[in-house]
Amino acid sequence: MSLMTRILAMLIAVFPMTLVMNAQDDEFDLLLQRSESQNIKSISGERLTNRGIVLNPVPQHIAFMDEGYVDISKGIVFVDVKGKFRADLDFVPKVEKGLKLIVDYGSKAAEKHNVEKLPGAYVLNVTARAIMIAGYDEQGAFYGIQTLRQLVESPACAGGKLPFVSVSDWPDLRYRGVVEGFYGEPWSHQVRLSLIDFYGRNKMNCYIYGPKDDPYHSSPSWRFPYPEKQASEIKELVAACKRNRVDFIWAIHPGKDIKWNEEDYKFLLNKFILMYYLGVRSFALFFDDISGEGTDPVRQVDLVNRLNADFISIKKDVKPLILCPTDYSKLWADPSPEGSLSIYGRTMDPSVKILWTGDFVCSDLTKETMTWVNDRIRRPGFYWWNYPVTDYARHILMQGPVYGLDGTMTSEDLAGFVSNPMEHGEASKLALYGVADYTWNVGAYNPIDNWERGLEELAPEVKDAYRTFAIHSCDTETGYRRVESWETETFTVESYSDEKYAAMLEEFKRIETVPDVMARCSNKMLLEELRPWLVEFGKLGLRGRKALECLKILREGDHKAFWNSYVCNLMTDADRQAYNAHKSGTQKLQPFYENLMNDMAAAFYEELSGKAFLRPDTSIFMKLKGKAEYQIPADAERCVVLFKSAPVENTVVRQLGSDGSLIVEIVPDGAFVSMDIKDGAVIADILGEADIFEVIFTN
Ligand code: LOG
Repeated sequence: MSLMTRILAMLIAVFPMTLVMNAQDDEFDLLLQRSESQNIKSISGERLTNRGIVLNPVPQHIAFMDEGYVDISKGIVFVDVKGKFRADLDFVPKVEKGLKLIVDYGSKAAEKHNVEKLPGAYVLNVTARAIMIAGYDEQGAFYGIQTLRQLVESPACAGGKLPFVSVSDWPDLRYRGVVEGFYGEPWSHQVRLSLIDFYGRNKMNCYIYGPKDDPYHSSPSWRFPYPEKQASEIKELVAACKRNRVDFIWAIHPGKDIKWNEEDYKFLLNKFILMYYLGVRSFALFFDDISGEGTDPVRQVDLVNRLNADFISIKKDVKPLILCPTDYSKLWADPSPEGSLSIYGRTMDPSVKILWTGDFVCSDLTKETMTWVNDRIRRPGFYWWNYPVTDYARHILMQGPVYGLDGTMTSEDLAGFVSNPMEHGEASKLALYGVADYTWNVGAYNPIDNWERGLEELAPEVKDAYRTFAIHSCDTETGYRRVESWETETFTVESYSDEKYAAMLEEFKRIETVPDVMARCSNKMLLEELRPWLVEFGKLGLRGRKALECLKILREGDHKAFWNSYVCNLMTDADRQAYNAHKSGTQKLQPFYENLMNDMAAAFYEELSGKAFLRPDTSIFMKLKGKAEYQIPADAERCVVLFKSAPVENTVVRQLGSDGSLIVEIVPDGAFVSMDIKDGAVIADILGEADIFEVIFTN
């Protein structure tokens, strides 16, 4: 059964036929692929003080010696034993005489300083005599320098006062990083460069380049060389990765139209060689989201093994291949020994790393899912975490904490871990700050503390405003569900209390100020990405505050004032359209607004009419053009006309006698008209053009 047929079979069980039939044969409907479980798990962790020392990822061991400190404000004497780190020490002045910083790596240095025997491990000692960084390897020493940089930049070390400290540190997972693997606008060159620096500083070491909408990565142009400009940009990315000790892994996605013949094999090999000339030394093959010929696991294995023999093993400086299977999620992976994962397990060169997204496309990382896949592929899988990607929910920004990742994972379970971010690269850094922390020090990972530190790291000048935005911008509504607004306690008209009211009012007021405050953020690229969401967020703050003000007026009993302010606070179609394109607060804030507005309309209606308001969502609403006429009930004493918008122009409300004679005529001065029924009046009518919400007769 082809992948598409399998997915269709699965979907038909879940979705109405019409939806499924709309899916193009060669196009994947990402929304239809989402069948994640919809339960929202809570976040663990708590905010820590960290003694004013902000290190990310959190080191495995850190010990502060005693009360003393060294002063490096005047600079240090840099002893770069292997001569590799000149360019990496841009955060402290270098001088000829004074305190020494010695940076070394390799077996001798590592042994002498008790460095853990793992790639990326290092020891950093700050003493009165010297600062020593010893790495297991070059990467390790580079990471020691990153830790020193973060120490120097920590609030507790302001003025260049470094505490005596001893750090012994190593990564729990061998490969940690990012896969640019989403659908949508690929990242700009500038954003990629900024992200690569971010990976280095946060000790991530791999960047898989595989944007679905880069035609030279996928069909139709995977066979052909990049145009000159893109080629030179890729060279720059490779160089930036080198500076940051990050593997640049170039991925190809040929499966949509690959023919299993010599010609296409040559095209593929040739493309790898072209990429090699651009400096690429690590490659991946993606067979995700395809149907037809390309999904054949036996052919895939033949291709990979042949590439290994013809290219990878010949070029001594190329790293082992990484493969994304067609069965990348348990959701549709064939579990049987004939399934593609088991075929990979039995026949694919053991050096090849195999990506896996877990039980769903977007899923929590569990021991169970890794055991399940590892048993079949016969090697530790490489986790592809579909977070914070939003290509299936482009109206959302995911700014919440990184959580849902098992705290006992080791490199026996996982060959590595990459996160697939949003097409908004700067706005993805908050999540990547967490990914870097988790993958380095799995057991100590504290989601809330990481998130709090991340907000401050990314927008130090406006951290409170960014936090207010982020805490209400986490959930996807229908995809990978995340806790949102967890500090907010909403209420209904029934569960009202003065305290709850005051807290919500304060929150909405704070939200209203966020767009203006955020404008002071010095990270302009971040601000650019957030801008449309910030605009909508500000409007949500305003309408939330206004809804609360309406509630106050309603409770005070001023009908006219209430209804006039109520209608001004309804969302127009244009408001809704704008909000739907850039949503925040979907889990608590907007529902609070909607519910409160509906509840108030219902309460108000009941108060006026003495009758239950049956359909708050579909309130009687009429577009008047010309004339609307109502029979006045015999026992009616009053008539209230509620318009749905204000001001109401060129409209009159009248009472007429049985012979059609005019008894009363009122020109509305707002959205609320209340009139006593006069003797002899049998008809009430409204002339003009207006939206009428309700006409209520009472006695
Ligand atoms: C794609 C990926 C996309 C992601 C989230 C994998 C392996 N492939 O369902 O390109 O960004 O889901 O929508 C995917 O995850 N397919």
